[in-house]
Amino acid sequence: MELNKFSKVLIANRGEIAVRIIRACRELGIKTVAVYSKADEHSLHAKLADESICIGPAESKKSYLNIPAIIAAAEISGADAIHPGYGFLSENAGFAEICQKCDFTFIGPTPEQMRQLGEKVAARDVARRAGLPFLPGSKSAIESVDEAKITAKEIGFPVILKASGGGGGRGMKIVHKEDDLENAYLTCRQEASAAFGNSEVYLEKYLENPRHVEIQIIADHHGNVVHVGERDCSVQRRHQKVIEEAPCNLLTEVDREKIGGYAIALAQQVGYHGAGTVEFLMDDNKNVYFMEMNTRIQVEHPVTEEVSGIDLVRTQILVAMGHKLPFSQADVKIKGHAIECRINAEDPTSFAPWPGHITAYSCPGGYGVRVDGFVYHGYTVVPFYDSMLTKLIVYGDTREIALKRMESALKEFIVDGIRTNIPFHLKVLSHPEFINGTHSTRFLEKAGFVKPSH
Ligand code: MV4
Repeated sequence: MELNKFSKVLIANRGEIAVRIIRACRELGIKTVAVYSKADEHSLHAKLADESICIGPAESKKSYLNIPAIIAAAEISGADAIHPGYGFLSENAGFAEICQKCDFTFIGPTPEQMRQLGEKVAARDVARRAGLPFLPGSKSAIESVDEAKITAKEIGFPVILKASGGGGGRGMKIVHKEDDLENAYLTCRQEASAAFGNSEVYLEKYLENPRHVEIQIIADHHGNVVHVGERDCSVQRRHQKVIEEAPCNLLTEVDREKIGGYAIALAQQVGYHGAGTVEFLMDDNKNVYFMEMNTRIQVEHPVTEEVSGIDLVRTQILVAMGHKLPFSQADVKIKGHAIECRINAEDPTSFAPWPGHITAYSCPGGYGVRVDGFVYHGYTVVPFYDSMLTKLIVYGDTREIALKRMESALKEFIVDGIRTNIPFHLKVLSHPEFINGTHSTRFLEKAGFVKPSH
C-alpha cells in the first residue's frame, strides 16, 4: 500500500455525519466535496464543504444512492477518495468495487471484506473459525421445516429465526412454541426472499432480556488491529438506537479485554482494514454471543471517541491513506463515561416524524458537552430522510456525573417550530432502571415508553 495523501475527499452522505467528516478532513488539510439532493440545498454539509455538487432529486434512490451520479461528481471535482459515512452506500460492496475500479479510494474495508461480513450466515462462519462465542443454534442455514423443528427441540424454546440477508433487527421472527415454528419458518423465508433476495434463514436460542454490547475496532493496511472498547446500545426503539453509552456499566477491564479480543480475532480472520463494529448480545451472567459485524463508522462513534481520546474519523482517513495506526492496543485507555442522546424531529410520545421550519435554535454547551449536528436557526427539516437532527454527547468522570450533565444539557436545548424527542430523553433519564443501569434491550417497552414489538 503506497503512502498517498488525499488532496480531496468526496463525502457520499448528508447530515451530521457529512459535517463530521468535513471537519476531520479540514483538520488534516484535505479539501472536501459535498454531494447533496435538491432537498438538501440548505443543509449545513453543503455549505461547509469546499465544493458542493447537486446529484439529484430528494428521493434517496435518485441522489444519495445514485452511484453513477456520485462517481460523476467525484470525477468532475477531481476527488482522490470517497467517504461513505453510515447508511446509504456505506455497506454496499458493489459501490466500494466501483470506487476502486474508477481509481477512487473507498474509505473503508475492501469489497471482499464487506461481502464476507455482510451476509449473516457467511459472517457467522468466519466468526466461528475465529473462535467467537455463539448462542446455541444452527451452524448454517436451515434447509427444511424438519431441520428447524429438530434444531429448536435440541436447544429449547423460545428460539429466533434470522434472515441471512437481514441485520439490525430486520428479518427476524421469535418463536415461543413448536406449533408456531412451521409457519414462522416459511414466512421468514418468504419475507427474506422478497426483502433481501436471499431466503437463507438460521435459527438460535432467543435471549429474553439481553444487553446490546458492541466493540469498536480500527485496523490499518499493515495488519494492525486495535479495539477501542465497547458501547452499550441497549436503549432502542424498533431496532433504532436512541441512547448509547461507553463504557457498558456492567463490564470490568478484564471483560473488556476478553470481548475486545473476540472482535480483533474476527477482523484478523478476514484481514480487515478501516473502522468496524462487532455486535454482541450479553446475558445476565455477562456471557457474550456474536451477533453481526458492521463494516462502517457508526452513528454512536462519538461516545467511544470521548472515553478513549481517539478521533475515529481522522484515524479512518489516515489508515485509508496507508498510514500505520498512530497508537497500539496498549495506548488505548478507556477513561470516564460518555452518553449520547439522538435528537430526532419527531413527536415525543407517538414518535411520528415532525419535519418543518426551525424558528428558534440554540445548542447546549459547557464542560463535557459536545453537539454533532447539521441544523441551525431558520433551517427547514425535510421529510425525505431519517429524522435525526443532531447528537448530544456528554462526558463525565463517572456515569452519575454524565447522567446529570446530560439532563442539564437537554434542558438547555431550544428547538422551536418543530417537535423533538427531547422530552422523551428526559423521561428515560429519570427512570430508576436506566439510572441504576440494570435495563435491557426491552427496557423501553417494559417501562411503558413504547408498545411491545413482539
Ligand atoms: C436476538 C435477540 C435475542 N436473542 N437474538 C436485534 C438486532 C439484531 N442485531 C439482533 N437482535 C436481537 N437478536 C437472540 N438470539 C434480541 C434481539 C433484539 C435486540 C437486540 C439488541 C438491541 C435491541 C433489541 C431489541 C429487540 C430484539
